[in-house]
Amino acid sequence: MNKKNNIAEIQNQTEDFDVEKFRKDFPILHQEINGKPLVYLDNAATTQKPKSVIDAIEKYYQKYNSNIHRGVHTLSENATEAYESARLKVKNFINANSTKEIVFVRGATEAINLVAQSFGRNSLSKEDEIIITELEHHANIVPWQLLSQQTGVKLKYIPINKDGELVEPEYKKLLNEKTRIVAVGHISNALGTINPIENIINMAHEYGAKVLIDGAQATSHTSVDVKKLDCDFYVFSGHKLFGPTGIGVLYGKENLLEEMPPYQGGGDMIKMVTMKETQYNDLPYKFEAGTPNISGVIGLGAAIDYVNKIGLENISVHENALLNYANQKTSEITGLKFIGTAKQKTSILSFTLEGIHPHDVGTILNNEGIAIRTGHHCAMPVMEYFKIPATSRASFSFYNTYKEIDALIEAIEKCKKVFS
Ligand code: 7TS
Repeated sequence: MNKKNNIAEIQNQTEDFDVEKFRKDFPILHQEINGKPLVYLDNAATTQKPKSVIDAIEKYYQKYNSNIHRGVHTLSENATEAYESARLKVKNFINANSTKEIVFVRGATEAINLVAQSFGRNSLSKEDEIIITELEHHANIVPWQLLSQQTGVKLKYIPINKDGELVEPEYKKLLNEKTRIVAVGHISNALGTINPIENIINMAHEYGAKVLIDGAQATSHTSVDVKKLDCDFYVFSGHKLFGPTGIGVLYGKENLLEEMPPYQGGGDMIKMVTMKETQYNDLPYKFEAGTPNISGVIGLGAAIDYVNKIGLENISVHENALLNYANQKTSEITGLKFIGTAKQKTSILSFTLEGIHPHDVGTILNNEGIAIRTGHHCAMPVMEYFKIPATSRASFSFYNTYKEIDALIEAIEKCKKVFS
């Protein structure tokens, strides 16, 4: 098949996906930046928010702002009801067994720190080992390094290959009876690689190790079934799922969360406090000390409703088509090198342009109204592996269009001209 037919076929796959209709739901997308229509391709950093999410947050502050769990007055009851119904939405979204397994935190980062400190610090020693990977975001590296400094637990890394995929046979070699935790990203933020988490989880369980999956990059692209996966912990951030910043989720199996001590102390996480001792609250409240991000939780609930309405299946078909289209188009650009060419990939395109620093690429694209991210993407070990300081990263969401990818290509060509 020639290239033209190929591209036509890609576009046909998503004919039924009414992207222009969905774009109307996102007020921010309809503006000009530097005199050009905004092309937002920084979705791996954070996604934009539909009007329904913005409205849900506004409604909370306009109509029933109140603290939760404590008041008998109507506003507090309404706020509590909205907060807890969002927890139920999250539980159903990832198919957890119970709302007791859904802990609201600040984001993926806080969720991983919580597990490292509450689960790890109390139970691990220098006899034990933790396995992570070279592909991780710093949020899934540094908490384990801190834990290693605190407890002496040994940290091991699954290596990657030149396509940015985990080398599975090496993982097999790293696993042993001392392995207590395996912590792996579901999807790499720097390269888009989709990791074989089912295998990783099953193999870890053969050695009795617990598995944490960092789903920060996954929940906006693919459906997640924690029961089917059988992971022990799954974490994600609301802001990467069309929800607000400052809110995220820790899923943990009930029996594990039950055994873990609180991460922070304060109001709401207690049943009874005397001057001598404290009786902790039931799950999940044991891990939610202090007034939580109530509007954030309500906004996240609205974001999940929104995603469910479109359907992650439909989202993923459109995004894959965008990625294929972008791959084809960018492969025609001389001097452009893809960083991360895994067979299983989500809609992230990381690249370098010969002789041009990624920050210059980012600046020139911004002049054209195009928002991409440049840098190490908080994944410095990945950059170390590829022996580069940074990449330019375009990350697509379901509201992006083929026309926007054309604008990206044009801007990259312009960038090359400026530096030639
Ligand atoms: N894990 C992965 C895989 C991520 O991509 C990120 C954020 C985090 C954890 C941390 O999430 P947070 O919401 O707690 O900050 N990734 C990015 C990124 O790629 N560009 O900006 C943030």
